[in-house]
Amino acid sequence: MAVERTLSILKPDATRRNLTGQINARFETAGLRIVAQKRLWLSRAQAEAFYAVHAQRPFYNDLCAFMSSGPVVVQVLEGEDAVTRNRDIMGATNPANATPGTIRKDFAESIEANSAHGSDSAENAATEIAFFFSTIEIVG
Ligand code: IDP
Ligand code: MG
Repeated sequence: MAVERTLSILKPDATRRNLTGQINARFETAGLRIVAQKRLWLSRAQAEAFYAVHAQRPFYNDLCAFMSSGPVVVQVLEGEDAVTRNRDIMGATNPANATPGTIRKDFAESIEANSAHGSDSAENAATEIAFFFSTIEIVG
């Protein structure tokens, strides 16, 4: 396994309930390092651009409204097998299907307001990291 980077977003439902520290502790306990992080309030247009891959999905409009409804914390996580490891720490998209002890099982409010985003492949991680961060903002 190689050291990888992945893009993580703590979603508006997590910032609203003041859960960012608890969620970050999950990443660090599991061996992922937060090598870049900032708090943003995405515009509707920025949310639409980030989730453009989902533009044809029925939940796209609601998702973009939700993601621009409050602050988010965007971050780069680094570690062995970081993409898959982060997906495992987050759990299934729908909290009803997520394993106990995962972020989404323990914190998500719904399938939409599911507390965290994580890149789903190394290739998408590179694109998503570049969407939010310049190289000098990432300090490993
Ligand atoms: P993922 O975040 O687990 O990778 P995706 O299928 O990429 O899941 O969907 C992106 C986001 O869109 C999800 O995290 C969730 O916030 C939202 N979403 C996915 N499926 C649904 C749905 O069926 N209804 C409402 N929102 C959804
Ligand atoms: Mg996804």
